[in-house]
Amino acid sequence: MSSKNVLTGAKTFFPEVEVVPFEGKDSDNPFAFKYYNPDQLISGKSMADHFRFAIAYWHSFCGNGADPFGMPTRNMPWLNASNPMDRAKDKMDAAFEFITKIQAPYFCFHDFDLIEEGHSLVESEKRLQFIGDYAKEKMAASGVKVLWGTANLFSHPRYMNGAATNPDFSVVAYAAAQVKHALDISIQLGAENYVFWGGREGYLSLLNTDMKREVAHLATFLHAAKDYARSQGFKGHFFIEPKPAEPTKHQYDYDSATVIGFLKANGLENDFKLNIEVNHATLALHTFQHELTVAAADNMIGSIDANRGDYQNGWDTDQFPNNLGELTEAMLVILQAGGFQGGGVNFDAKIRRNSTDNTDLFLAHIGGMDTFARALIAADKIINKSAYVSLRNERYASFDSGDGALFEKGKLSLEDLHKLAGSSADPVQKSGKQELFENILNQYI
Ligand code: XUL
Ligand code: CO
Repeated sequence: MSSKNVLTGAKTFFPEVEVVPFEGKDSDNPFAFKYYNPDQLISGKSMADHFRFAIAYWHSFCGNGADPFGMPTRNMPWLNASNPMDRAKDKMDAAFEFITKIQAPYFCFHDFDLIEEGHSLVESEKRLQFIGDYAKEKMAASGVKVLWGTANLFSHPRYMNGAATNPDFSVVAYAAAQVKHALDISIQLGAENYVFWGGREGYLSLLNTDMKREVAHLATFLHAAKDYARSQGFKGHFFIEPKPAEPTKHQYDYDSATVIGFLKANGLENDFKLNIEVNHATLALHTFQHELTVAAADNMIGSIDANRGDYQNGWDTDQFPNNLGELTEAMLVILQAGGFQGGGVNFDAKIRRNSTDNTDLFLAHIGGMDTFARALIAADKIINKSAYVSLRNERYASFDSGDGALFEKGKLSLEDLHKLAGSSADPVQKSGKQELFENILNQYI
């Protein structure tokens, strides 16, 4: 049940927890940050600015703990009202109470996380306008902002064969109308970015699929969405969020490399960057740091969806991040790439089905934010205090001058290289020093 704050009389959904303070690593208060200190400067930039933490509306305020084998487990008093408008307002009150108490500057949403979808496009648009107006008030009062908005083009049965890649044009047009509304509300709320995650943009069977045509439709659809948003004054980034599969057998936005190739092939690379999710990387049999590194090479690390998978289970478990070693490797890539291109760290993660106290939502985010903070501190030291960067650069030193530099500039032909090799001594064996690199990482975490 919701209750009232005894001092202010305002309705509260999380009465047990106040604003989460930073208390430092010796604190034993479970509802305090041990490492995330928003104002602490790391290489001249506050932790708050490094991360731009965002709360995922769907997992935190919509997900009810149900799984394919069982009913909801979660106590969600913000969903008790009898009509969708009141439910949406209560849910938003709960969301803003949580977001401000956890000290996250941003949130991310799908259109129908904010309010339930109506029975027609017109009704849905009216509902979105209604909750959009309420969101504006809540944002102005709290200072909380939107990191990115998106449209849910995967839950409704109409999208069972895809949205932008559906073989039926009428569904493609419906999806476009939904994206228009989602863009409108995102722009209205000052969203800094807009995401496309193509959950059903893929196939279940190749036998009934014209892949070439579907992928071409996806590109055309994205161009139309981008052109509309720009015409409405949207200046932010568009992000594609790669994922290899689930719910489709194969998703067209498979991984970073596939998406970057697709963007470049279709003239979308100047408006789009990537939103890279940890558990999607591991489902593609890559590491998160691999996906980040591929994106960094093209200046495409737009934003990240923070979570983790499970080493034994091959599905998207969306658990909260807690692996310091892996996250430090990821932060090394992000810091060396100069941080995020427009985005931040969105917790696309959910508490476990049997984590049924509403305070568990705080514990989960505190753990995630603290792990990121520790990873940032460690990665910053590795870059600035250890031999890490120079050791890696040394491996490539032979390209810094002389013939190696000429090769990098494309100035040496195959015949030139043949001649050089013939007139030099055989290459001397050089260690890759992997264990030394691993030891340096370990020393700083
Ligand atoms: C699904 C997923 C989505 C996107 C937004 O795996 O990650 O929640 O982040 O649609
Ligand atoms: Co995600």
